[in-house]
Amino acid sequence: MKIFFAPEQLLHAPLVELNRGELGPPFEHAGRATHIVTALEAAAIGAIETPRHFPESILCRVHDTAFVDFLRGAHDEWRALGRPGDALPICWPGRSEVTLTPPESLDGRLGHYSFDVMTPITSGSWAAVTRGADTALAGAAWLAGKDGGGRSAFSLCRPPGHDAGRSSYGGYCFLNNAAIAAQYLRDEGAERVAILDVDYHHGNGTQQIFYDRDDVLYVSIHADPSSDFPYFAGYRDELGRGAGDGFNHNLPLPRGTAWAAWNEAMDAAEGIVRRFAPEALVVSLGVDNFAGDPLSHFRFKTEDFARMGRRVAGIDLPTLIVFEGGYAVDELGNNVVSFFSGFEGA
Ligand code: SP5
Ligand code: ZN
Repeated sequence: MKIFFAPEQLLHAPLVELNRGELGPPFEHAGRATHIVTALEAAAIGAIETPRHFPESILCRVHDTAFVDFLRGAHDEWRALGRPGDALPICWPGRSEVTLTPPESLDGRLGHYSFDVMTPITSGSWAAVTRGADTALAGAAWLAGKDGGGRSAFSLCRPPGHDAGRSSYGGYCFLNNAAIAAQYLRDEGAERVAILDVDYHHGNGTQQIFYDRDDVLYVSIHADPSSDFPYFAGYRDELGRGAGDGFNHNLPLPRGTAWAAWNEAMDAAEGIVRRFAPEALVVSLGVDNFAGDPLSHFRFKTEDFARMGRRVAGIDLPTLIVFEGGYAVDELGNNVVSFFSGFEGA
């Protein structure tokens, strides 16, 4: 397996996370990535390559320019105000507000662009997330045959990306790595690109970015948003809009779901992808379906991720795997290695 990982991604280092009314250690931390790197090396899944730098303008193929500018400068602005720690929002536009332009105030813009309080902007966030995008783009370029190439690659991105929208961040996500990669594949000539999202959570950002489009299909298997984050998107009746009508598919499953029921949803997802006849597949891979995940409520065992990998390989398309969630740190490496052992036919 061709693997890309930029070590600068470790520079995003949140100090605290608000969970159940208490500030505690963050679930999304740099150790997630280092554990996976160590496990991939130990299992000899493939050589790990540092991605090259891609022009920042590529980010704006799927993100709003003002949003990208905001992310770049937010922590410097925070510090310039004499504030310690991580930049966190304090208020959001309510549904009844009418002004949807970004305010001048930093607090106003933090509320304008974010959708939750668990995604702090730290001093190293910008360096980390831009290198995360490079990590995704290097994988896409590999599939596109730009810098050498092959039929599959793993972009070990961290922090994750699938909750980040065109001009919104949250769910630990800032830039949507999978969406950036899918758009790159389109721009390099793929007529149709499918995104299959197997993270425990719905990828509300990816859905939003491609909701009006018929050239990038989004299919997601995830926990029912009526019980789980992101709560406000990911329902079955969200099928796309305008030209994109019919090109967005959500397959929500109840808490407690184990392999067998998930596998049936995968039958449906695979059918949807095949009917679309894409030239490439981008997989948003989370391993938070794991029974021991501290944020999630599915019941995957480590060996179920090998089954998942086998199912993804069975779709038989040029495939870029982009890493998303998974918070059971001690088992993350095993679960990711298990996925690749299945994907590569072991
Ligand atoms: C990429 C990704 O996996 N984003 C998901 C972000 C989930 N945010 C946390 C959801 C709130 C979980 N409730 C806390 C239960 C802790 N025992
Ligand atoms: Zn997740």
